[in-house]
Amino acid sequence: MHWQTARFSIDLTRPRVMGIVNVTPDSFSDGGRLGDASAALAHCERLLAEGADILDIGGESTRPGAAPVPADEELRRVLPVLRGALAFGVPLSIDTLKPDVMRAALDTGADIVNDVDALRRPGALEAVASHPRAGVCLMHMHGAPATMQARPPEYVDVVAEVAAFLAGRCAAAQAAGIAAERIVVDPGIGFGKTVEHNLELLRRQHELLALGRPLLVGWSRKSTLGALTGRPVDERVAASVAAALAAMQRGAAIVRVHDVAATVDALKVWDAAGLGPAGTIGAPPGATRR
Ligand code: 7PM
Repeated sequence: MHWQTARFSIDLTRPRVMGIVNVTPDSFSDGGRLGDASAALAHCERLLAEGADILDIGGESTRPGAAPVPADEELRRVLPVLRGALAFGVPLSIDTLKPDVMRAALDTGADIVNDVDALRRPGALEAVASHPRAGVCLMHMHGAPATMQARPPEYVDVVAEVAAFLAGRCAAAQAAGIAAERIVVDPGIGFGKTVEHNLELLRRQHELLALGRPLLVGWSRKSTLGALTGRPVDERVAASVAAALAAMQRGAAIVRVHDVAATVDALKVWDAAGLGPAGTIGAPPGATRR
């Protein structure tokens, strides 16, 4: 199985690691914008040295209750980083829910759109469809970013509801002209879900494979791991690695992580133990240039 993206066809017969690059003032600010971009690019280089397969570049925090950032400000943050990162020769993902940002990022050379809103904003489907090879990650979120955790979300069957939502968004994307091979799906851990919902999505994750699309999952440093371990966000590396392995074990193709080195080490051992997807031994290196 491959994920078709703008410049790369990504081989998913081996576990893939997407490294998170947050380009928000709280992450890389040194007061100047060029400085911010070069600090973010240095972070990209570090994640690649640690073994990241894909870089996910985001300029707006999608965390529950976060203040929205205007599109022009988001573009001022991400475009210089995107331009610089093109030279790394790896698949680049833009983490945004704004159609204008998607278009500008794809025009600049981004390979993938990672949308926590699953292309639900007006114009988002068209923005991705108009780039004939761009990849997309469609994520489930209960409600809107500002409100999703405001009150405890209710589901009759969280796995069935997430699967039905993702099936609907895949159908909408394909109806808009986005070929199935360009699409991966994501259960959206922590987005309008309680600890128990998130764990149910992990335990029954294999049910989401019936959608017929590769799964991308993000457990990295999330609050469910804090609830399980009692640890603050900066002490969740081991918990995050364990969650990433568990997700891979249940059929995830790609894990979205902050701690690339630790995750890659763990996946090497997991893979060597024969626990990886079928056909991993001797598989060619993943992202083959088109
Ligand atoms: C606070 C809470 C800060 C959550 C940041 C986050 C995902 C994503 C994010 C995910 C995909 C984070 C999240 N999470 N995109 N963007 N899947 N596809 O941990 O799970 O970065 S934001």
